[in-house]
Amino acid sequence: MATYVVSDLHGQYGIFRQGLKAIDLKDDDMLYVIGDVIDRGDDGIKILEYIRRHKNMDLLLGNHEHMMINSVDPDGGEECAGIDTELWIYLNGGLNTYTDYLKLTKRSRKRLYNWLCNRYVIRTIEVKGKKFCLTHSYYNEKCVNKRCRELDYDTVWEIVWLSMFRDDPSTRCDDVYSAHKEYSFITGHVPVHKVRMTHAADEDFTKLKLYKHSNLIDIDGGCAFQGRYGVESGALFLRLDDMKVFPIPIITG
Ligand SMILES: [Mn+2]
Repeated sequence: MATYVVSDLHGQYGIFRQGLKAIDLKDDDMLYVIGDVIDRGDDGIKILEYIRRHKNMDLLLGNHEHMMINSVDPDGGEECAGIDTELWIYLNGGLNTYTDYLKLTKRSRKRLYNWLCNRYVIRTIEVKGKKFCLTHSYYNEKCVNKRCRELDYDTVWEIVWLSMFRDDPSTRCDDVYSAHKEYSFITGHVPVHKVRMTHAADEDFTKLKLYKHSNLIDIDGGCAFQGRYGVESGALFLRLDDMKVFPIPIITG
């Protein structure tokens, strides 16, 4: 069996399915999707439901799923009045997702909500004797192998929002990875193009490729860009067994 990771699909269902085809995911393989499946693009709910239905896939929480959980009604009702509603719907592209979410039955919405609350925030796994720590962004020992519902709002918020690569001072943090050299960290959250442009200015930032620095690997291929801004964006599927990358670019025009 092989272990794969991908992150930040942001509603790009076609790219997700192309990636599954490219890696030829088998029943006894495992694919970890490291957050931000929803928003920006159109088909976030479709991807969530696809992952939920497959035993060889799991989702770790991203800040977008965290905003959704803290916006919608826990009982599956249509109201959207949680503490993150404004942030999600108006500032982070959640409207597409919410519109599709409303097309589900009340029962399906409640099931999806409960499933999201049950996802891991950070997971540590071992592949071929090598230790990996999968997290949407930040690290905190007390969140390791904990599910969202086991942790309070602020604790999860830090994991899914804070990054040493963010410009915004409210979500900017120091390097948390170098103090934990026992792991190779796999993160998403900030597109590799942006990290490369601002933190490694000598590289060609327009290309769709991993960003590696010491024991950190960023796999956010920038699906959030939806093929815009003149950079090669898309998804970066990575096989942890041999670190083979499967780039799936969004082709526009
Ligand atoms: Mn994110």
